[in-house]
Amino acid sequence: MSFDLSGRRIWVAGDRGMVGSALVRRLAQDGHDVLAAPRGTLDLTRQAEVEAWVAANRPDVVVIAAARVGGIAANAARPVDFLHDNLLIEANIMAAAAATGVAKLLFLGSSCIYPRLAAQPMAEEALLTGPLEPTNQWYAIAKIAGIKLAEAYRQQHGLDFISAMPTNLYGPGDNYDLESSHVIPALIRKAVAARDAGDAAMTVWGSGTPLREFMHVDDLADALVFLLEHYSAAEHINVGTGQEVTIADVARLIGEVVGFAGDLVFDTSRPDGTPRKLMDSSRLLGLGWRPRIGLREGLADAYRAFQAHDGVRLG
Ligand code: GFB
Repeated sequence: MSFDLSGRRIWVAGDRGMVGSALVRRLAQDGHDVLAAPRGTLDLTRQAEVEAWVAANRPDVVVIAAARVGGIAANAARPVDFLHDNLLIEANIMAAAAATGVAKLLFLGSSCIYPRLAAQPMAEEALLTGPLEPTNQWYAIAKIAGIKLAEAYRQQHGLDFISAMPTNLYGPGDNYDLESSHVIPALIRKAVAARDAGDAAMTVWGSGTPLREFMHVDDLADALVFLLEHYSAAEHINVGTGQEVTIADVARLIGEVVGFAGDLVFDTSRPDGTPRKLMDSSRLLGLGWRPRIGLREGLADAYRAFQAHDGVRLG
Protein backbone atom coordinates (compact mmCIF):
# COMPACT_ATOMS: atom_id res chain seq x y z
CA MET A 1 0.00 0.00 0.00
CA SER A 2 1.15 3.51 -0.66
CA PHE A 3 -0.26 6.65 0.95
CA ASP A 4 0.90 9.98 -0.47
CA LEU A 5 1.65 12.63 2.16
CA SER A 6 2.13 15.43 -0.38
CA GLY A 7 -0.22 18.34 0.06
CA ARG A 8 -1.76 16.82 3.20
CA ARG A 9 -2.54 18.82 6.30
CA ILE A 10 -0.46 16.92 8.85
CA TRP A 11 -0.94 17.41 12.59
CA VAL A 12 1.78 16.05 14.89
CA ALA A 13 0.22 16.19 18.36
CA GLY A 14 3.12 16.55 20.78
CA ASP A 15 5.30 18.44 18.31
CA ARG A 16 7.44 19.92 21.10
CA GLY A 17 8.38 16.57 22.61
CA MET A 18 11.42 14.50 21.65
CA VAL A 19 9.47 12.24 19.27
CA GLY A 20 7.17 14.91 17.85
CA SER A 21 9.96 17.36 17.14
CA ALA A 22 12.05 14.66 15.44
CA LEU A 23 9.05 13.78 13.28
CA VAL A 24 8.48 17.42 12.33
CA ARG A 25 12.19 17.66 11.29
CA ARG A 26 11.88 14.47 9.24
CA LEU A 27 8.66 15.59 7.52
CA ALA A 28 10.30 18.93 6.70
CA GLN A 29 13.09 17.05 4.89
CA ASP A 30 10.43 15.75 2.48
CA GLY A 31 9.00 19.24 2.10
CA HIS A 32 5.90 18.64 4.24
CA ASP A 33 4.53 21.41 6.41
CA VAL A 34 2.90 20.49 9.68
CA LEU A 35 0.11 22.10 11.65
CA ALA A 36 1.02 23.18 15.16
CA ALA A 37 -1.04 24.61 17.97
CA PRO A 38 0.71 27.68 19.43
CA ARG A 39 2.39 26.90 22.74
CA GLY A 40 0.00 26.84 25.69
CA THR A 41 -3.16 27.09 23.57
CA LEU A 42 -4.29 23.46 23.46
CA ASP A 43 -4.68 21.12 26.44
CA LEU A 44 -4.94 17.63 24.95
CA THR A 45 -6.60 16.27 28.09
CA ARG A 46 -9.58 18.58 27.46
CA GLN A 47 -11.98 17.02 24.98
CA ALA A 48 -13.75 20.25 24.02
CA GLU A 49 -10.44 22.00 23.30
CA VAL A 50 -9.20 19.13 21.13
CA GLU A 51 -12.47 18.92 19.20
CA ALA A 52 -12.50 22.67 18.57
CA TRP A 53 -8.86 22.70 17.42
CA VAL A 54 -9.32 19.76 15.05
CA ALA A 55 -12.58 21.17 13.66
CA ALA A 56 -10.92 24.54 13.02
CA ASN A 57 -7.67 23.18 11.54
CA ARG A 58 -9.05 20.12 9.70
CA PRO A 59 -5.95 17.91 9.52
CA ASP A 60 -5.94 15.04 6.95
CA VAL A 61 -3.21 13.14 8.78
CA VAL A 62 -2.78 12.94 12.56
CA VAL A 63 0.16 11.51 14.52
CA ILE A 64 -0.34 11.04 18.27
CA ALA A 65 3.19 11.71 19.53
CA ALA A 66 1.83 13.46 22.63
CA ALA A 67 1.97 11.56 25.91
CA ARG A 68 2.95 11.80 29.55
CA VAL A 69 6.25 9.93 29.47
CA GLY A 70 9.13 9.29 31.81
CA GLY A 71 11.59 6.77 33.11
CA ILE A 72 11.23 4.05 35.65
CA ALA A 73 11.05 6.38 38.70
CA ALA A 74 8.55 8.80 37.15
CA ASN A 75 6.23 5.92 36.27
CA ALA A 76 6.30 4.70 39.86
CA ALA A 77 5.87 8.18 41.36
CA ARG A 78 3.00 9.43 39.16
CA PRO A 79 0.74 6.47 38.23
CA VAL A 80 -2.35 8.67 37.85
CA ASP A 81 -0.65 11.02 35.39
CA PHE A 82 0.66 8.12 33.31
CA LEU A 83 -2.67 6.27 33.20
CA HIS A 84 -5.31 9.02 33.33
CA ASP A 85 -3.62 11.67 31.18
CA ASN A 86 -2.55 9.23 28.48
CA LEU A 87 -6.05 7.72 28.27
CA LEU A 88 -7.55 11.18 27.82
CA ILE A 89 -4.96 12.37 25.29
CA GLU A 90 -5.40 9.36 22.99
CA ALA A 91 -9.20 9.15 23.39
CA ASN A 92 -9.71 12.88 22.75
CA ILE A 93 -7.48 13.00 19.68
CA MET A 94 -8.93 9.85 18.12
CA ALA A 95 -12.53 11.01 18.70
CA ALA A 96 -11.84 14.41 17.16
CA ALA A 97 -9.97 12.85 14.23
CA ALA A 98 -12.84 10.44 13.61
CA ALA A 99 -15.41 13.24 13.80
CA THR A 100 -13.58 15.32 11.21
CA GLY A 101 -12.86 12.28 9.03
CA VAL A 102 -9.06 12.19 8.74
CA ALA A 103 -7.46 10.11 5.98
CA LYS A 104 -4.88 8.56 8.33
CA LEU A 105 -4.02 8.47 12.04
CA LEU A 106 -0.87 7.01 13.59
CA PHE A 107 -0.87 6.21 17.31
CA LEU A 108 2.40 5.65 19.18
CA GLY A 109 2.75 3.14 22.01
CA SER A 110 5.78 1.61 23.67
CA SER A 111 7.52 -1.75 24.08
CA CYS A 112 6.35 -1.81 27.72
CA ILE A 113 2.90 -2.95 26.48
CA TYR A 114 4.26 -6.50 26.31
CA PRO A 115 4.22 -8.90 29.28
CA ARG A 116 7.16 -8.62 31.69
CA LEU A 117 8.34 -12.13 30.89
CA ALA A 118 7.30 -12.31 27.22
CA ALA A 119 9.35 -14.64 25.01
CA GLN A 120 12.24 -12.68 23.45
CA PRO A 121 12.34 -11.14 20.97
CA MET A 122 8.76 -9.93 21.50
CA ALA A 123 6.55 -10.20 18.43
CA GLU A 124 3.32 -8.24 18.01
CA GLU A 125 1.34 -11.38 18.96
CA ALA A 126 2.79 -11.27 22.52
CA LEU A 127 0.35 -8.48 23.44
CA LEU A 128 -1.99 -9.47 26.31
CA THR A 129 -0.45 -12.91 26.81
CA GLY A 130 0.77 -12.34 30.39
CA PRO A 131 1.19 -9.97 33.37
CA LEU A 132 2.83 -6.57 32.85
CA GLU A 133 6.02 -5.18 34.44
CA PRO A 134 4.74 -3.49 37.64
CA THR A 135 7.01 -0.41 37.37
CA ASN A 136 5.33 0.77 34.18
CA GLN A 137 1.96 -0.98 34.18
CA TRP A 138 0.03 2.33 34.36
CA TYR A 139 1.62 3.65 31.19
CA ALA A 140 1.35 0.23 29.54
CA ILE A 141 -2.38 -0.09 30.26
CA ALA A 142 -3.01 3.38 28.77
CA LYS A 143 -1.01 2.48 25.65
CA ILE A 144 -2.75 -0.90 25.28
CA ALA A 145 -6.09 0.93 25.49
CA GLY A 146 -4.87 3.27 22.74
CA ILE A 147 -3.93 0.39 20.46
CA LYS A 148 -7.32 -1.20 20.99
CA LEU A 149 -9.12 2.11 20.49
CA ALA A 150 -7.36 2.64 17.14
CA GLU A 151 -8.28 -0.92 16.16
CA ALA A 152 -11.89 -0.31 17.23
CA TYR A 153 -12.14 2.83 15.05
CA ARG A 154 -10.88 0.77 12.10
CA GLN A 155 -13.43 -1.95 12.77
CA GLN A 156 -16.49 0.15 13.62
CA HIS A 157 -15.94 3.19 11.39
CA GLY A 158 -13.61 1.89 8.67
CA LEU A 159 -10.98 4.54 9.45
CA ASP A 160 -7.29 4.13 8.58
CA PHE A 161 -5.95 4.27 12.15
CA ILE A 162 -2.64 2.46 12.74
CA SER A 163 -0.38 1.95 15.77
CA ALA A 164 3.42 1.73 16.06
CA MET A 165 5.32 0.44 19.12
CA PRO A 166 8.77 2.02 19.43
CA THR A 167 11.51 0.52 21.56
CA ASN A 168 13.35 2.66 24.21
CA LEU A 169 14.20 6.01 22.59
CA TYR A 170 16.81 8.73 23.12
CA GLY A 171 18.16 11.75 21.27
CA PRO A 172 17.85 15.53 20.92
CA GLY A 173 14.95 17.01 22.86
CA ASP A 174 15.12 14.40 25.62
CA ASN A 175 14.28 15.05 29.28
CA TYR A 176 17.49 15.24 31.37
CA ASP A 177 15.85 15.62 34.79
CA LEU A 178 17.61 13.00 36.92
CA GLU A 179 14.50 11.73 38.71
CA SER A 180 12.00 11.64 35.85
CA SER A 181 14.16 10.88 32.79
CA HIS A 182 14.96 7.65 31.02
CA VAL A 183 18.32 6.00 31.52
CA ILE A 184 20.34 7.44 28.61
CA PRO A 185 19.78 11.15 29.29
CA ALA A 186 20.29 10.53 33.03
CA LEU A 187 23.62 8.79 32.45
CA ILE A 188 24.85 11.41 29.95
CA ARG A 189 24.16 14.13 32.51
CA LYS A 190 25.72 12.13 35.36
CA ALA A 191 28.82 11.24 33.32
CA VAL A 192 29.37 14.87 32.31
CA ALA A 193 28.99 16.01 35.94
CA ALA A 194 31.34 13.27 37.21
CA ARG A 195 33.93 14.08 34.53
CA ASP A 196 33.81 17.82 35.29
CA ALA A 197 34.02 17.24 39.05
CA GLY A 198 36.90 14.75 38.67
CA ASP A 199 34.85 12.10 40.52
CA ALA A 200 36.22 8.56 40.81
CA ALA A 201 32.80 6.98 40.10
CA MET A 202 29.27 7.63 38.91
CA THR A 203 26.08 6.02 40.16
CA VAL A 204 23.96 3.77 37.97
CA TRP A 205 20.54 2.67 39.23
CA GLY A 206 19.79 -1.03 39.73
CA SER A 207 22.10 -3.97 39.08
CA GLY A 208 23.28 -2.96 35.59
CA THR A 209 22.16 -6.36 34.25
CA PRO A 210 18.82 -5.46 32.56
CA LEU A 211 18.92 -5.52 28.79
CA ARG A 212 17.42 -2.75 26.71
CA GLU A 213 17.07 -2.09 22.97
CA PHE A 214 17.75 1.60 22.25
CA MET A 215 16.86 3.60 19.15
CA HIS A 216 17.86 7.15 18.22
CA VAL A 217 14.72 9.25 17.78
CA ASP A 218 15.71 10.27 14.22
CA ASP A 219 15.54 6.59 13.21
CA LEU A 220 12.09 6.38 14.79
CA ALA A 221 10.95 9.50 12.91
CA ASP A 222 12.12 7.93 9.64
CA ALA A 223 10.21 4.72 10.47
CA LEU A 224 7.06 6.69 11.26
CA VAL A 225 7.08 8.44 7.88
CA PHE A 226 7.64 5.03 6.27
CA LEU A 227 4.66 3.58 8.16
CA LEU A 228 2.39 6.50 7.26
CA GLU A 229 3.24 5.90 3.63
CA HIS A 230 3.32 2.09 3.57
CA TYR A 231 1.38 0.55 6.45
CA SER A 232 -2.35 0.07 6.87
CA ALA A 233 -3.50 -2.77 9.11
CA ALA A 234 -5.39 -3.35 12.35
CA GLU A 235 -2.41 -4.90 14.09
CA HIS A 236 0.14 -2.64 15.76
CA ILE A 237 3.71 -2.85 14.44
CA ASN A 238 7.01 -2.94 16.35
CA VAL A 239 9.78 -0.40 15.64
CA GLY A 240 13.15 -1.51 16.98
CA THR A 241 16.80 -1.93 16.03
CA GLY A 242 17.19 -5.59 17.00
CA GLN A 243 20.31 -4.66 19.03
CA GLU A 244 20.28 -4.96 22.81
CA VAL A 245 22.79 -3.93 25.44
CA THR A 246 23.04 -4.23 29.23
CA ILE A 247 22.58 -1.09 31.32
CA ALA A 248 26.17 -1.52 32.60
CA ASP A 249 27.49 -1.61 29.02
CA VAL A 250 25.49 1.41 27.90
CA ALA A 251 26.80 3.28 30.98
CA ARG A 252 30.40 2.38 29.97
CA LEU A 253 29.75 3.46 26.40
CA ILE A 254 28.33 6.78 27.59
CA GLY A 255 31.45 7.21 29.74
CA GLU A 256 33.59 6.72 26.63
CA VAL A 257 31.50 9.12 24.55
CA VAL A 258 31.65 11.94 27.10
CA GLY A 259 35.19 11.23 28.31
CA PHE A 260 34.51 9.93 31.81
CA ALA A 261 36.88 7.05 32.64
CA GLY A 262 35.88 6.44 36.29
CA ASP A 263 34.11 3.47 37.83
CA LEU A 264 30.42 2.61 37.92
CA VAL A 265 28.69 2.18 41.27
CA PHE A 266 25.41 0.25 41.14
CA ASP A 267 22.66 1.50 43.46
CA THR A 268 20.56 -1.60 43.97
CA SER A 269 18.05 0.28 46.11
CA ARG A 270 16.74 1.52 42.74
CA PRO A 271 14.57 -0.82 40.60
CA ASP A 272 15.82 -2.75 37.57
CA GLY A 273 12.41 -2.89 35.93
CA THR A 274 11.86 -5.52 33.29
CA PRO A 275 14.89 -7.81 32.85
CA ARG A 276 14.82 -7.81 29.05
CA LYS A 277 12.80 -5.95 26.43
CA LEU A 278 13.89 -6.82 22.90
CA MET A 279 11.31 -6.43 20.19
CA ASP A 280 10.89 -8.58 17.13
CA SER A 281 10.72 -5.97 14.37
CA SER A 282 10.73 -8.45 11.50
CA ARG A 283 7.32 -7.31 10.27
CA LEU A 284 8.67 -3.76 9.73
CA LEU A 285 11.97 -5.01 8.31
CA GLY A 286 9.97 -7.23 5.95
CA LEU A 287 8.34 -4.11 4.53
CA GLY A 288 11.82 -2.81 3.64
CA TRP A 289 12.60 -0.25 6.37
CA ARG A 290 16.02 -0.27 8.12
CA PRO A 291 17.43 1.70 11.09
CA ARG A 292 20.58 3.68 10.23
CA ILE A 293 22.01 5.08 13.47
CA GLY A 294 24.24 2.78 15.56
CA LEU A 295 24.31 3.15 19.35
CA ARG A 296 27.75 4.79 19.67
CA GLU A 297 26.98 7.27 16.89
CA GLY A 298 23.55 7.97 18.34
CA LEU A 299 24.93 8.54 21.84
CA ALA A 300 27.50 10.94 20.40
CA ASP A 301 24.65 12.89 18.81
CA ALA A 302 22.64 12.91 22.06
CA TYR A 303 25.74 14.18 23.92
CA ARG A 304 26.23 16.88 21.26
CA ALA A 305 22.60 17.98 21.73
CA PHE A 306 23.04 17.99 25.51
CA GLN A 307 26.18 20.12 25.27
CA ALA A 308 24.51 22.49 22.81
CA HIS A 309 21.34 22.71 24.95
CA ASP A 310 19.57 21.61 21.79
CA GLY A 311 15.99 21.10 23.02
CA VAL A 312 17.35 19.83 26.33
CA ARG A 313 15.02 19.82 29.33
CA LEU A 314 16.90 19.71 32.63
CA GLY A 315 13.77 19.38 34.78
O1 GFB B 1 15.04 4.11 30.92
P1 GFB B 1 14.41 3.61 32.15
O2 GFB B 1 14.05 4.62 33.19
O3 GFB B 1 13.10 2.83 31.79
O4 GFB B 1 15.39 2.58 32.88
P2 GFB B 1 12.60 1.33 31.48
C1 GFB B 1 16.04 1.55 32.17
C2 GFB B 1 17.00 0.82 33.08
O5 GFB B 1 18.11 1.70 33.36
C3 GFB B 1 16.46 0.37 34.44
C4 GFB B 1 18.39 1.67 34.74
O6 GFB B 1 16.99 -0.90 34.75
C5 GFB B 1 17.03 1.43 35.38
O7 GFB B 1 17.17 0.98 36.73
N1 GFB B 1 19.08 2.92 35.12
C6 GFB B 1 20.36 3.00 35.55
C7 GFB B 1 18.54 4.15 35.16
N2 GFB B 1 20.66 4.26 35.90
C8 GFB B 1 19.55 5.00 35.66
C9 GFB B 1 19.25 6.39 35.83
O8 GFB B 1 20.06 7.19 36.28
N3 GFB B 1 18.00 6.79 35.44
C10 GFB B 1 17.07 5.92 34.94
N4 GFB B 1 15.87 6.39 34.58
N5 GFB B 1 17.31 4.60 34.81
C11 GFB B 1 10.53 2.68 30.79
C12 GFB B 1 9.11 2.76 31.23
O9 GFB B 1 11.05 1.56 31.38
O10 GFB B 1 10.68 2.52 29.41
C13 GFB B 1 8.34 3.67 30.41
O11 GFB B 1 9.09 3.10 32.60
C14 GFB B 1 8.58 3.50 28.93
O12 GFB B 1 6.98 3.49 30.70
C15 GFB B 1 10.05 3.44 28.63
O13 GFB B 1 7.96 2.33 28.46
C16 GFB B 1 10.35 3.17 27.18
O14 GFB B 1 13.16 0.83 30.18
O15 GFB B 1 12.80 0.41 32.62
